[in-house]
Amino acid sequence: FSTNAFATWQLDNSKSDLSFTSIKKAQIAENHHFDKLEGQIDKEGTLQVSIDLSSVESMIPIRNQRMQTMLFEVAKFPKAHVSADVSPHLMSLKNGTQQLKNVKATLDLHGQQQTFIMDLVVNKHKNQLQVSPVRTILINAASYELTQGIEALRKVAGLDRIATTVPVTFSLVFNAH
Ligand code: OTP
Repeated sequence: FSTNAFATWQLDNSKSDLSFTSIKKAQIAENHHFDKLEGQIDKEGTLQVSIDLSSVESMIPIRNQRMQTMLFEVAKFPKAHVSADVSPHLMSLKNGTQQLKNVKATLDLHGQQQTFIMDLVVNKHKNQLQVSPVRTILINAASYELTQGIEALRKVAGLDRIATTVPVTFSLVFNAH
């Protein structure tokens, strides 16, 4: 296979992680992640990652189920999709560690599309890319029409508060093909 900028890169789910933090009662922070991620970067440098929202894992089964139905509404919106044109960034990647500034991506979540900018750390080996954000990405629930769902979760759990700004982070591994 080719290891140049125009190889295709396949996301390795078993080595990748995407997580977010919820905060309830103003002070209890909990991490949750998604078990099933899929993605690739094609020859043109188009990145596509899909997040299976039914695979949300909070370590509490009833809470997983509530997040699927009441928050993400997986029957209507089974997956979130992230897309980006990373061709300019791929071109400049050398083997080793590097920071990429201002990588623009689009997140399609809960029927809403928003563009956001992130700074990434990329570790490039000959046949593998490992990508993480430099800092957490802050997702505003309102931008994705998720505040109603959070309010419903708050009520059913009898909590006084659940924060609607949600930090997200990830470590993704892509293998060259
Ligand atoms: O009673 P009780 O206390 O027990 O109550 P419970 O705790 O049971 O119940 C209360 C419930 C709680 C507290 C949970 C409430 C839940 C929330 C507040 C969660 C809300 C979630 C939100 C708003 C969003 C979740 C996040 C996502 C779906 C994912 C977002 C994705 C992002 C930000 C993008 C990620 C980027 C990716 C995947 C790709 C980027 C990669 C690149 C660009 C690669 C580039 C490569 C190169 C080489 C350049």
